[in-house]
Amino acid sequence: MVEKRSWAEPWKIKMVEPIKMTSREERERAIREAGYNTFLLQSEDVYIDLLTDSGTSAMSENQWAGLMYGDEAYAGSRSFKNLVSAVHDVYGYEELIPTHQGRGAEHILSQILISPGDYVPGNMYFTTTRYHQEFAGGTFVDVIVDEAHRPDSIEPFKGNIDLDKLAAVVDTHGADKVPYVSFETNVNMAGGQPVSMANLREVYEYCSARGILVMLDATRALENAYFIQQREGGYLDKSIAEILREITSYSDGATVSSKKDNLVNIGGFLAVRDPEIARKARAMLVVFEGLHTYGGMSGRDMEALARGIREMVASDDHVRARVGQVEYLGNALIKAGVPIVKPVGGHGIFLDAASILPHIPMEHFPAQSLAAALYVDSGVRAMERGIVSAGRDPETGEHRVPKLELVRLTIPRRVYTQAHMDVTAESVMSLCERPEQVGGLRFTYEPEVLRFFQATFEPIV
Ligand code: PM9
Repeated sequence: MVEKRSWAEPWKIKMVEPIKMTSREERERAIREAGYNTFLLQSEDVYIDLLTDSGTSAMSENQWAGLMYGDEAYAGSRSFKNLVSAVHDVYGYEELIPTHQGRGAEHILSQILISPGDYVPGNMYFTTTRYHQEFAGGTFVDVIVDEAHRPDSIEPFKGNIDLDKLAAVVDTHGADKVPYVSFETNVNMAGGQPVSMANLREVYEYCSARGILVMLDATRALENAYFIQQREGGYLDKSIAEILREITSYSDGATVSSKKDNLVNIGGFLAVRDPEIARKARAMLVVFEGLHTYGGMSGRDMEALARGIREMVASDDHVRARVGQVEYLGNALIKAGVPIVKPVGGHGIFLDAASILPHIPMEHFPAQSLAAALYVDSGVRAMERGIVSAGRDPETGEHRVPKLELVRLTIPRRVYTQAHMDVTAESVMSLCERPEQVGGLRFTYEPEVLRFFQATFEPIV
């Protein structure tokens, strides 16, 4: 008989952080004061914080010990050396440019590789990534497979690049106008959907033959490695560490927000193979971040990060439990008939707000409205991932209307228990039973860039 064990966590809790239980009246006041934007809530007013998995992980005792061991030397820090060696051993890249977080790496990469008039194909946009590509004068072109836009499709690799779409961009504009392909692992905006190893290999071969670089957004490559292990033929017997190394072998470099897979609260990096690209990146690093041996991080941050990188692949049990918890919540919602993006992704559950609230038109922001209503119902903080996040087209000034109008329940790593997941599921289910009680919103303040962070709204009555 095959032994079947649950995904239970390979750690126990050593320290706890109290969280406040609030009344409905308190939450109604808090969301009003936050302009119906969950980014603007005070964390002390939040019960279960599923805004993001970014920088919200619980560090291990080994990482906390690493903070004391951090070398704060301005130049040549020992902690930088430890970080270089961890990135090399786990991701396989030789050249490391440390940044304060992922967007710092995206800024540098975009500035050194993109010239005005260039095109950057990618598998669905990410907010900060696309912003930096456009800021450098490039145009992002979405080349993700069509299944990514269908919440109900249970294709196992909905993050894949459609080779025909990629070839169309290259044929139309010429390979010299395509500096690199921006290839995200476990695509965030698609619902945490993975790319297959076969697709990574194919894209790399196509690009290498045409002199186009492949730059991964490897922010959630660990979770992608887990899905490859579970879903792609021939990988069940390979370790997560081996699969991760194979993923990165089909690339020329990567940007990473270390606030996710890497189990730290701040940090990120650009890593590449080509010393000439690294030289150009370091020249920018000293202008925008800091000296090349710390970039945007303190010595203690680099030490905790080096340890987090090694820890995430030390045993497959870590990622199994991490994704297992996400699947636990997702399966509870699927069982209750709640429309979510399927298959369940790696870092969160994405509620299909357009289906849950069909009476709210897109211009009244169904996902923003649902996230606000969820907070009022239970104190669970989620994030809008739809028309507000997509922003406006810089050319036309019109809303960019994405095919997915989602609310993301993002699960921090090693932070919440199964009972917290149960409470979250109960609250979502109860909202789904009375959707007509949720109304739409309109802007009272709309920032020009990355508007979802700081916009404010009011209910349409
Ligand atoms: N992601 C998230 O909550 C935090 C910012 S919310 C817009 O999902 C990818 C795939 C990300 C990401 C951040 C970044 C930027 C790059 N790529 O936040 O700058 O998911 O460290 O990373 C967030 P930083």
